[in-house]
Amino acid sequence: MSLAERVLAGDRLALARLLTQIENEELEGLNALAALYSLTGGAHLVGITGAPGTGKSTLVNRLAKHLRRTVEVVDGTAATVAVVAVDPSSPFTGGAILGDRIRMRDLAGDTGIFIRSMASRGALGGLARATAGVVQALDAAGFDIILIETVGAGQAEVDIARTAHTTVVISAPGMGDEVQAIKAGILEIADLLVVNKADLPSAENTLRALRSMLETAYTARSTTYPQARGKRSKPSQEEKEAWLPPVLATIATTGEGVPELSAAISRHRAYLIDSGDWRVRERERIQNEMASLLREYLALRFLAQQPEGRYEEAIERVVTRQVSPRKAIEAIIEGGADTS
Ligand SMILES: Nc1nc2c(ncn2[C@@H]2O[C@H](COP(=O)(O)OP(=O)(O)O)[C@@H](O)[C@H]2O)c(=O)[nH]1
Ligand SMILES: [Mg+2]
Repeated sequence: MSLAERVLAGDRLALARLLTQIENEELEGLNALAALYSLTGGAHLVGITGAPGTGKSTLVNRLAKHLRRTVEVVDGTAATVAVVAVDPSSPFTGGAILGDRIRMRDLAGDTGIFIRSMASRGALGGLARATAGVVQALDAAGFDIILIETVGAGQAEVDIARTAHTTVVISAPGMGDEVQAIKAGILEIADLLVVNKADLPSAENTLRALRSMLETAYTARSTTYPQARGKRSKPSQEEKEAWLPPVLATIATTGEGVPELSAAISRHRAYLIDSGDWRVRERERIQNEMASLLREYLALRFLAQQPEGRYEEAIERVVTRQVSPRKAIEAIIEGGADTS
């Protein structure tokens, strides 16, 4: 049996091996992924993002168990859940990911839950690509819900979060997250906002701050936050369909608020399907992925055709300020057909 066939037969060891090959961009894994691609598209991809220490891993652990217990798929069986933990800020052997592994170990007794930590290697672009591949493999392998934990710290992480259908942004009291969220443009991508560590005394303030920020954002966009609608009578069709990101409070350590979060995630999925946004997001996601692959392949192919050292020379000329980066690239491209 091929690796892809073994994965489809439910062989978890084969799946783990495939994911490693995809992470390492090994040809065998990439070919297996290509063979499996037509089977993707069934999973609900849920991104869980937020600053380090907000309690994402603890919450994901709880959420995975809860979804597994409560969500049923079409044939009435319990949904299967995969967790992908991406944390580029910590080396594989260090703190957070090791902690995640230990904390998530108690999920491992259930074959309906599969957990994968992404190794941190190379550029973030590489990590985003590897994560997309790993998620596709899990999707093809039949997982109904895939939770993707990312550190919401910068644009690259926001891009990873964008690969999800539903994006949950986690903050915690007293971390200045309200401000951080705006900075990273993360409010824009949030479908659900969660204030975790609601057991801490300042949680109320964080909740209030987030709610008022959301209101302001929606009012400014003159869209459909209820308060912005004022006394106008009937909501338009568009208003009826608009999704208002709920702000939820959780205590991940005790599980409080997890059922509500789980329900909100399911509601968002239903909303996406009913409104047609599911298809829109799918298309956007695929467009983004293809555009970045195209850029990358074209660049690699082009550079491979260059005479030895030409690109390095160009870099040197820019470093020594003889030429601007743009002019240097133009010179290389114009000289590209030059076979002399
Ligand atoms: N008080 C409190 N602590 C929490 C809560 N959720 C997580 N923590 C703690 O916060 C720390 C960071 O949690 P972790 O899940 O690793 O955060 P992550 O970095 O966002 O994945 C750990 O010590 C958790 O036990 C919560 O709801 N309340
Ligand atoms: Mg974590």
